[in-house]
Amino acid sequence: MENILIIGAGGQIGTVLCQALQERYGESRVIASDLRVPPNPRGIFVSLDATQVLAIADIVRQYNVTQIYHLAAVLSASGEANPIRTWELNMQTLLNVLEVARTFRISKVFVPSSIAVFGEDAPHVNTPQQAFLDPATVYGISKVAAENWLHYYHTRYGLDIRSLRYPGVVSYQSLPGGGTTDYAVDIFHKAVHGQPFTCFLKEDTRLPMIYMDDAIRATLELMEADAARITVRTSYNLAGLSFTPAELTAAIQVYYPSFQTTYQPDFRQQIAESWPQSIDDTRAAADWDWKPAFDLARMTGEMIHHLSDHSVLA
Ligand code: AKB
Repeated sequence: MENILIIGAGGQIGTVLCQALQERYGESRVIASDLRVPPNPRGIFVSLDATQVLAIADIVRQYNVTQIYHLAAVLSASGEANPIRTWELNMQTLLNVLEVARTFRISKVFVPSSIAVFGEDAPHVNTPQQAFLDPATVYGISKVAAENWLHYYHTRYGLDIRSLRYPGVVSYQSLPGGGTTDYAVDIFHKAVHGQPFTCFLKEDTRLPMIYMDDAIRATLELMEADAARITVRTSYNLAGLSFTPAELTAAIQVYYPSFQTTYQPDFRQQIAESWPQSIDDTRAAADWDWKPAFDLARMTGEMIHHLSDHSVLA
């Protein structure tokens, strides 16, 4: 029987992943944790500061944890406000999780990486699995280092650690915070409330994104794949779809014809320009049969279905 600890369960991906794992394994088998416990949590939710290694160890011992999903991190845009603090937080929490996993012989660990590992010198279109990694943000630097630590703990200690380079995740269930791809969620909240949207990226900035359903399915499929099929022990490239703010605006206008986006690029434009426009994920397809299901039209329809009062869908 698995007992699964999620660190960062209150975040954009953690919130949805927690529900998916509860549905699969049962509420009593999933221990959600974050710095703050939400007002009415479903299932077990504990307060955890992942910078404290003994606090993680206590929870692992108390709940007989067998798997850990470590999702807590400071993201690309907010990380730039305090680079040293971002590095310290992202690395300290990662090393704490890896050391606890090694000590307690945790059977499987998931640590996400990001398209932010890529920088200027990687091909920007169909960015391959193996590309030069020279990230422009401290978040990206911490994820490159994290990928190397995952590889090290796997080869040196035999830990079964798995990882995905998430693109920007688009979700209706939870809000992102501090990322460069966050606009792709914020825009829907404006559209369904009949408000115009001001985008912090230029209209033609193409970025790799993924709908939350696909992101969760990819995570579970990777974690459930036979270990013998996992040939990438740093982190797998993962593709969903790619679009620009102008293309997303046009897709939303199918439902809200008068919806308008204006463009006021800020420092996040430079981050976005350092990232891929699209991702080659053939390795994920070959190793554990990854195939995304959501294109722009389907994702937009789902987002509006879930966020709106449904009158535009009639
Ligand atoms: C961000 O924008 O920082 C994240 C990411 C792509 O990792 N959404």
